Amino acid sequence: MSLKTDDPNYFAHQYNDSLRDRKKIRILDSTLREGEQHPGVSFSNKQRIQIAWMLDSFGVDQIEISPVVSEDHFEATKVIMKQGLKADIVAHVRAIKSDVDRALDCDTEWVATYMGISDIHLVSKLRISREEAKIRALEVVDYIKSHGLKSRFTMEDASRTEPEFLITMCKEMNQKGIERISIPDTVGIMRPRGMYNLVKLVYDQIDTSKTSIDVHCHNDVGLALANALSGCDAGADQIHTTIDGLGERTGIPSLAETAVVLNLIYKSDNNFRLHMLKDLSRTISDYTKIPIHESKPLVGDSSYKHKAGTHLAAILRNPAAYEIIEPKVVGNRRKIVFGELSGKNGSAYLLSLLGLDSTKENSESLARGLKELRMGDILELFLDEKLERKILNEDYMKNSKE
Ligand code: AKG
Repeated sequence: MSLKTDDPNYFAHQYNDSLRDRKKIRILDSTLREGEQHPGVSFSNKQRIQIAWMLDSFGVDQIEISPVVSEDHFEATKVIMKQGLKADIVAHVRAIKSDVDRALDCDTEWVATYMGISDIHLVSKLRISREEAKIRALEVVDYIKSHGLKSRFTMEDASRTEPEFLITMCKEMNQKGIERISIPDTVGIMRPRGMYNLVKLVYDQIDTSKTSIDVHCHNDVGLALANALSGCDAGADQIHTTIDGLGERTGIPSLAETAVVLNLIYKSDNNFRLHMLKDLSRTISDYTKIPIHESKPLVGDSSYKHKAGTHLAAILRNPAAYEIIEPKVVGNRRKIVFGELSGKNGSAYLLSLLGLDSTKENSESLARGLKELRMGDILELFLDEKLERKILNEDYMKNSKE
């Protein structure tokens, strides 16, 4: 029996509307800014420069760094600016002139200023009124524009800001001709439909030929990427990510998950070097000493491990039965796990690997033995392509009908 379509994901793509309203969704990576806000994370300048190079060759559109948090960050920003990278380097600073001056000293072309505009931020953090906030924000943007820089204004805590005030601020920024507005869900309180409504509200009120929208979604309850994608469905065209989703508290969408969703599910027109994803993760994990969680999508060690006997039977014939994208595409590797769940298919395969006779009797007897051992997993093996091809030609497949 043969497959009805060449693409096993075909019907899923129909539900996802993957090819409808296709547009490019960009990525700003903030590993060097938001990522360094993750508890325990602080890169050296050499590491910051290397990360910037890696992100650039991966293909992100913008790389964000804050030149104001320390003398080291200031130096790193200056050096990164001189590397001639393709990605825009965005200096992230508070919406105050002295911070913008610091960005100017680094020769940045892009400045992103942020200001908490929800009442709780105005009252508890900035201790200014809405009117004062508006005046301060507009003065800073005028200042940035007077220096000929491109800029983004972040409406920090947008999801908890009174909608009328949010719109007033966005319209003012739009009239100033600011290149981008960021709509963050700073505390991760939105659900996808809420994020859609929030971004749509802004999108419908501004002239989007002048100003584009970024989404910056926090992962406090695990909805960050879903919310960011929903924001893009409503008109945003840039998602903020970090490698492995690092960031304040529980962070923001991970670069790997975002890039693969855009490439595979949204069919967005990016030129990401997806095969670098595992290496990017490994590099960051080496630098931060934070292990990559084994079940982290795409880059974790378990992302391509197959264990249940029924899964193994299918995987050995066609890995697409349980994989939406091949491991090598994201720089990862496929593994087979043997143990009490292997069943006769997994056992037959294990016998073949060991060079033993994988008859029905032998396979059933090994399967029973593994179950009786009650030891859970006993062995993990990489299933590389060469081995796979060799094994698929052997008796095992002939004996196995399941
Ligand atoms: C947040 O609101 O959580 C931020 O980190 C700022 C986001 C931004 O500048 O877009």
